[in-house]
Amino acid sequence: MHRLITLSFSHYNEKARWALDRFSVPYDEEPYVPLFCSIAVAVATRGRGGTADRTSSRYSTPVLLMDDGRVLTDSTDIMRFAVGSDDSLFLSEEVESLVDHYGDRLGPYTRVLAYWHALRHPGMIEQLAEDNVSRRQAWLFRRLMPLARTNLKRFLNLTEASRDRAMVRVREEFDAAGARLDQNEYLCGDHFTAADLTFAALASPVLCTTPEEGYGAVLPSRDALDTEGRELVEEMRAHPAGQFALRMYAQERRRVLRGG
Ligand SMILES: N[C@@H](CCC(=O)N[C@@H](CS)C(=O)NCC(=O)O)C(=O)O
Repeated sequence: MHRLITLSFSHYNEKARWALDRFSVPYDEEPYVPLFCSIAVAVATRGRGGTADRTSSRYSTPVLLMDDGRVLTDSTDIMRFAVGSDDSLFLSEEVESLVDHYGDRLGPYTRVLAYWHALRHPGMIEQLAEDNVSRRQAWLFRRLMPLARTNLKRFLNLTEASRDRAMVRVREEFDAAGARLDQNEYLCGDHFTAADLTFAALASPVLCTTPEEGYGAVLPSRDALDTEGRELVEEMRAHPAGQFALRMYAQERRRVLRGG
């Protein structure tokens, strides 16, 4: 069985899970919280990790450890593997470049906004750990959080200026996706593609997409957010591109429920 090492609530990880679930690729998910996920990747890849890029380190998740020994360390590579010879998700160069574009231009900024809000609320990130990983790991994370908080803020460069910049970028991406959707039912025409999957997954942190709506992990509950956080989520959910992302979840995200 393939093993998928995840930062459980992360949107890039959700993109990989969605693709694997959609194409019925069996895998065991090993869900982690921040910091622990990088250690898990370092251990699983014997220190090698993957390739760092503009948005992540060598030890970023998701990582798929395949049962034949191969290791995939990028969500788009995992999506391509899941798709296999079925090319229905990658129909054109336009789809491929949109997948890359959202990976570079949407995912990093929805992540900044999500952490900005999660770390402002006392106890919220610890609650996320409790909702998504084993009790033991959540317990340890809670103990380490007072130290980890500052590192996480520095690693993600969480400042008011970066929050404002992220807000501008996310609105730009939502508006641009909305303009595409004026012409078509999906981002690249009249079929569901990898661009739609990527947009919907990477938009999730600002939509607080729930497991009931199809998200493959637990994000903060909207009720737990303060006014600024709630206004952000309401704005993004009401936006045509936000509505579209939620519709993609309703129509296209087949969850695989695993026992145990
Ligand atoms: N390009 C990567 C980005 C993945 C990424 O940024 N993962 C984050 C979670 S949102 C992570 O694991 N960060 C920890 C790290 O980079 O050390 C992909 O699409 O797989």
